[in-house]
Amino acid sequence: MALIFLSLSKTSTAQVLYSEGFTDITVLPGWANQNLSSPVGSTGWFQGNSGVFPSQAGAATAYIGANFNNTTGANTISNWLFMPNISIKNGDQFTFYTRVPTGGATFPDRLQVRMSLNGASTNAGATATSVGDFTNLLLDINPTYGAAYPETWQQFTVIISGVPAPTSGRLAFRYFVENGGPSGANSNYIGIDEVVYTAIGACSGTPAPGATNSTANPVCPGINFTLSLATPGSGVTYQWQSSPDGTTWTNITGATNGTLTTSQTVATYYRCNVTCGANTGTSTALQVNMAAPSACYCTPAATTCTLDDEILNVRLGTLNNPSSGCSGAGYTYYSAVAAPDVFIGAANPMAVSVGPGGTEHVAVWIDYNQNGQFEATEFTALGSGNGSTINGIVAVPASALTGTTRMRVRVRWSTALTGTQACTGGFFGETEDYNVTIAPCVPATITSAPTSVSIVCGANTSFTVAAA
Ligand SMILES: [Ca+2]
Ligand SMILES: [Ca+2]
Ligand SMILES: [Ca+2]
Repeated sequence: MALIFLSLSKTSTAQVLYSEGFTDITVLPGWANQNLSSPVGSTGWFQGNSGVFPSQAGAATAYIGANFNNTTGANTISNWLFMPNISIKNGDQFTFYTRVPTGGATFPDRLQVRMSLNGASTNAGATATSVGDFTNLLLDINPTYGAAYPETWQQFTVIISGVPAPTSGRLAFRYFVENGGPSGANSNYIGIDEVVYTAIGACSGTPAPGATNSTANPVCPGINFTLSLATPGSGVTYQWQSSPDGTTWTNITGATNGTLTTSQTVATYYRCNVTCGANTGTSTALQVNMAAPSACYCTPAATTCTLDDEILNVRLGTLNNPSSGCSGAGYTYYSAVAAPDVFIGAANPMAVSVGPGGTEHVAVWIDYNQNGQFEATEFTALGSGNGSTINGIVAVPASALTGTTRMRVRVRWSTALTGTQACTGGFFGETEDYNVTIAPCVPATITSAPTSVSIVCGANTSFTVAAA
């Protein structure tokens, strides 16, 4: 293989060990593949289909692909693509592009990058769940089968760590999708293009990493974002730090790569110490702020609501909203409907009318802590019915914050929703969001005594009650 030398910066040298654009996937010197899906389907790795989408670079078909037919029925896909045997070491850079078709979240895909340090081995075990020598997971794209797999070509970068001395091994792509296949809920079609492995030489001088960048700012609580450096350098080591105030800094345990994927629940400053030998340079601190809760509520994955598995009316305090019919994806936020008061520490009666689609289970979440997330602790199972009105109680905990926040009402056919299912989809049902105002429960006091304390037959009495 021809070795190409290039210079990444004044302080280091770099050497491309392999670079592949997939002009013809039948000619991949040093590469190997094995489909361990169970059972094996009608396809393996194939030349890119420009009718699905064109390549990232080169001729329109110049990429490598895999799809749901890697297995049959509804089974686990585990299709391996092993890259050439090379010498691997800390700081080396591995980059590639990947994508799925537009609308890919309907049948989510997943891709792993794994590493073996066992020479030329292509041993990935013998089953769909085995990994053999490829125990080191370097990257996992869309492991929760959400919408995290990019629908346009996106470059991913892996910086090798944990390999202090040069070691013979391989990297591998693993198209790994549980519940995949033509009848599975997951797996569609992925493409991979422009794969480059660059060995990085030694650094010198004092690193100057420059700005700290974030993929999102402000961010939502608990949602991952990735920090990176304007000038990450090469042949250097990294230690990320965080701070509540930009003054007092603490090392983040394990955050020793050139990028850091993390999440937070309060605004936090970040910076990175970049070290070359005895010299350390520090990136410019970045404060990552919290987004308003209203910008953070998840849009549920699509549900089917056209077969009477729908919400027809929602009643809670002064809220009484007729809502028959539903939008295409089964989700509507009634933002213009006036928010009713619901009271802390009180049993708030609620009534939800459902369509006659069968047994319909009604679930309610209220964002009591106003963090933009519907959590299991904020969940009420209201009950179930069929073409009827379901009455239940929403007990607002004493810990709820006062003020206006979001309520989510969901109906699901046949199966009850659980507290962690405020954002799930793929079932028959509907979701409606409303604003509600959490109000303190103010005890009433009797301000005048009954006018007649000794009531006789046929006589009325009266008294007055006022909130304090
Ligand atoms: Ca290409
Ligand atoms: Ca509705
Ligand atoms: Ca919450």
